Formats: sequence, structure tokens, C-alpha cells
Amino acid sequence: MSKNEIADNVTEKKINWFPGHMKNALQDIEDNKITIADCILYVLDSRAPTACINPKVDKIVHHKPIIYVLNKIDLADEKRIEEIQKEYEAEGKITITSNSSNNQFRGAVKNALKKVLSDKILRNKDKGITPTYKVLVLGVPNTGKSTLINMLSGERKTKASNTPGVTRANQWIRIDEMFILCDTPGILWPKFDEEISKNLAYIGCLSDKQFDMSDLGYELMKILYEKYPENIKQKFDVDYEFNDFIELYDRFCIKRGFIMRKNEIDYTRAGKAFIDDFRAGKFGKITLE
Ligand SMILES: Nc1nc2c(ncn2[C@@H]2O[C@H](COP(=O)(O)OP(=O)(O)O)[C@@H](O)[C@H]2O)c(=O)[nH]1
Ligand SMILES: [Mg+2]
Repeated sequence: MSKNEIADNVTEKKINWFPGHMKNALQDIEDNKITIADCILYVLDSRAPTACINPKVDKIVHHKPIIYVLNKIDLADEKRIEEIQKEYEAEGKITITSNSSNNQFRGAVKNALKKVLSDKILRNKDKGITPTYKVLVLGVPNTGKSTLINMLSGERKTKASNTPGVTRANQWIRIDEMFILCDTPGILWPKFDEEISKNLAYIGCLSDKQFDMSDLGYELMKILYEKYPENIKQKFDVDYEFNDFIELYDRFCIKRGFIMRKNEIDYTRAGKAFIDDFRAGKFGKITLE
């Protein structure tokens, strides 16, 4: 198949995005966790934050205070995130930025929790009680929920991994004398719009097995070239003329040495490598939305 045909192809295969264990976890959150939670840390990936907002979760948590954590800020376009924060705040959402891998964000996240619960904390203080507040940590797979809890507690209390779907059971973890946090498995929803599913795939929230990596890598590079041309030009020393992006993409593949026998380009290996590079931040700080 030529790259032209690949580009015209639809990337997704028929996929069940909402397997039984996610359905059960969502039910458990709805039936048990949400009633006792004082507030929610809703962890989004700053490279595609709006794609991480789950319409199914929104329906069940709207009556609790929610802090939208724009996480992985170290990999994202901070200017664009400032704009997105303004858009969210105009909708009445409370937002903070975070890098779960960096302890320096601990204070800011805890302060946001204290702020969002300030009325409750004051009322309890007047009554002379200092309860432990319960915080539910939600988000699609791989946005950094477990890493955030570990960072806040200062210990590795919950397992983090760069493969989506590692946290299965809901676990409560004490982070200090004031808060206990519940780590939840990432929850998706059954039907995605195509752009949302691609954005979630690029940032690693969906299983790669569900995608044709050759298509996914090509489409990502095309988007990056449109949105962040300088980053890509610098990375690949683009100083030559080209007619369309397909021609340029072939040059990227050749430059990186993704060639098979008979001088054919190995699009699968190239696609996967470009996706890995993007996820590792090798094309710079990028936000896709
Ligand atoms: N660069 C960067 N990586 C992060 C950040 N937060 C989490 N990660 C990484 O993202 C991957 C998924 O993290 P994890 O906490 O398991 O996500 P969860 O599925 O939401 O619990 C792991 O490889 C983490 O090291 C962050 O703020 N910045
Ligand atoms: Mg986890």
C-alpha cells in the first residue's frame, strides 16, 4: 500500500473502548466512591486536555468540587495551556497545572485542595473537628494519576506505569494528616469522535494494539508539521523544497534510516518511532488542541 492510500485509510479498527473492568470501576465510583468523596482531582494530559474529559464521568461527578489538573505540563506548550486554562475557567472550572514527576508541584496541588474545600474546612474548625478529607483521583488511563498520588504522599504507594490500564482496583492512600486520596483505574467511554480518539492515541491513553502505527505516526507528524512547523523543521533540518507533506514525510523516514531491503520505506517502524519520540517530548513541548 502506498503512503497515499494509507493516509486515506481510517485508522481505527472495531474496538471495545469500554471493557467490563472499566464499566465495573465506573459503577463502583458512582455507587460508592463519589458519595463519600469531598472533592475530585481530575487529571488531564496537557498535550490534549479536552480529549481527556470523559462525558460519562462528568455526568456522575458534577455535584462535587472538581479540580482539573493539567498534568504533564513539562511536555506541553505552556502558552497554549494558559489559554486553555482561561477557557476552562470561563466555564467555571477550577484548574491547576502539574508535573506529577516533580515534587515542586506538591505544595500547589495541596493548596488547591485546601482552597476548594475551604468552606468545609472552616465549618469543621468552628465545630472543633479536624477530619480527614477524601479526594477521588479520576482521569483516562495514563494521565499520571498514580504518579501524582505518589508525588503528593512523598512515597511510592501506588503503582505507576506508562502502559494504560495498570491501576485496576480503587485504593485509598493517605498523603498527610489532612487528606486521603483514592487512586482509580483510568476510565474511558464507549464512543469517541475520531479526533478525540486519535489525540488520546497519540498521547498514549489508548492501547497501541488498537491502531495501525504506520497511519498513526504519519497523521501525527502531519499535525505536528501544521501546528509546530519550527520544531519539526529543526529536528529534521528541513531546508529543501517539497511538493506535499507525503514527500516530506518520506524524507523524515529516510533521514531516520527506516529503510527495508529494496530501498523501501518501513512505514510501520517509522510510525512507531515518531509516536515514541513525540511521547518522550523529543519534538519539543506540544499541545495538540
Ligand atoms: N513527563 C511526565 N511524565 C509523567 C507525568 N505524570 C506521569 N508521567 C508518566 O506517565 C506514565 C503514566 O503514569 P501513571 O501515574 O501510571 O498514570 P495513570 O494511569 O493515570 O495512573 C508513567 O510513565 C509516568 O512516569 C508528568 O507530569 N510528566
Ligand atoms: Mg494508575
